[in-house]
Amino acid sequence: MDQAVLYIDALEAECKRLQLQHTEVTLLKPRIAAWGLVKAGKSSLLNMLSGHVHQEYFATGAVRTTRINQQLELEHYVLVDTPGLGIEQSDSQQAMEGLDIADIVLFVHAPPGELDEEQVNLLLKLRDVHGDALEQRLVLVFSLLDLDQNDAMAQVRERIEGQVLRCLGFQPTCFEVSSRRYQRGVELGREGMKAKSGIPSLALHLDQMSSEKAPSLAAARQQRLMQRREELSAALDQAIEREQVVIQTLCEPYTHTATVFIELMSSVQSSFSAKTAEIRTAREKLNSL
Ligand SMILES: Nc1nc2c(ncn2[C@@H]2O[C@H](COP(=O)(O)OP(=O)(O)OP(=O)(O)O)[C@@H](O)[C@H]2O)c(=O)[nH]1
Ligand SMILES: [Mg+2]
Repeated sequence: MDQAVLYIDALEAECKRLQLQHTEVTLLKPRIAAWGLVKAGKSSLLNMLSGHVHQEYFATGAVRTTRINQQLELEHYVLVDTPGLGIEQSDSQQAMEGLDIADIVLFVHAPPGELDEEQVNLLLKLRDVHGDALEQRLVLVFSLLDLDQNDAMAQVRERIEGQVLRCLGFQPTCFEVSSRRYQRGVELGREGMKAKSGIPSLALHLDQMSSEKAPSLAAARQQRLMQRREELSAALDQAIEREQVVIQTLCEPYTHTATVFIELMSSVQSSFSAKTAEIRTAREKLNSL
C-alpha cells in the first residue's frame, strides 16, 4: 500500500487513541509499564512484583510471548505489560501504546550485552514522549541477575549507565533483578535469597515513586496529552500539505493536456457556430425565394 496512505492511517489511529486516553486521565493510580526488547524478562518481572510467584498472571515463555498490552491493578499502582520491541511492527506499535499511557517506565534490559542502537533509539523515543520529566519516571532494570558470572553484570551496568547518561543527559535509578531467584526464595522460604533477587527493593522503590506521583498524576497526564495533541496536529498539517503537493504533481501533466483540449473544443465550437450561422442564413435566403 502507498506509504503516504499508511502514514495517514497511522495518524488517524493515533487520533483515536488520544481521544480514548483523554477520557482516562482521571484514573488515580500510576501506571507502571515494563518496556524493552523481546525476551528481556518483562512479564516474569511483573509477575513477581504482583505476587504471582506460583501462578503467572502475565504469560511468559522462551519464545516471543506477549503480543498485546495487559494491565493489572494493584493496591498502589497499575502494572502494564507490553510486547517485546524490535521484532514485529504490530508488537512495537502495541508497546508504544503502552508507553503512551505509562506514568512510570521500567526499561528492562537483559545483559550480557550493552544497549544496542535500537535500544538507544527507544530511550530517545522515551525522552520525546516524556520530555524533562523522564528523569523522574524512568527506572532502568537489569534482568536475569541469576545468570551473572564473574561479576560481568557490574561491568555491563557501568557501561550502560554511561551510555544512558550520554544519550539522555541524566542517570536513572537502576536495579539488578532476578525473577527466578525471587521465585526460588519464595518457594524455599529463604528471605536472604528473596532480598538478593533485587525484587523487594524494586517493589519498595515503585511504591515510593507511586505515592510521590499520585497527587500530580492527572495534571501530568493532561500535560502529556496536550503535548501529543500538538505534535499530532503538526504531523497532520504536514501530511495534508504533502498530499496536496502530490496531487498537484500528479495533475500537472494533465492540466496542460486539459487546457489544450478545452482550447481545441472551444475553437471547434466557434467554427461550428459560424458554420451554423452561415447555413441558417442560406436557409433563410432559400425560404424567401
Ligand atoms: N534465568 C532466568 N530466566 C528468566 C528470568 N526472568 C525470565 N526468565 C526467562 O526468560 C524468558 C523470557 O521471559 P519473559 O518474562 O516471557 O520475557 P518478556 O520480556 O516478557 O518476553 P516477550 O513478552 O516475548 O517480549 C522465559 O523463558 C523466562 O523463564 C530470570 O530472572 N532468570
Ligand atoms: Mg512478555
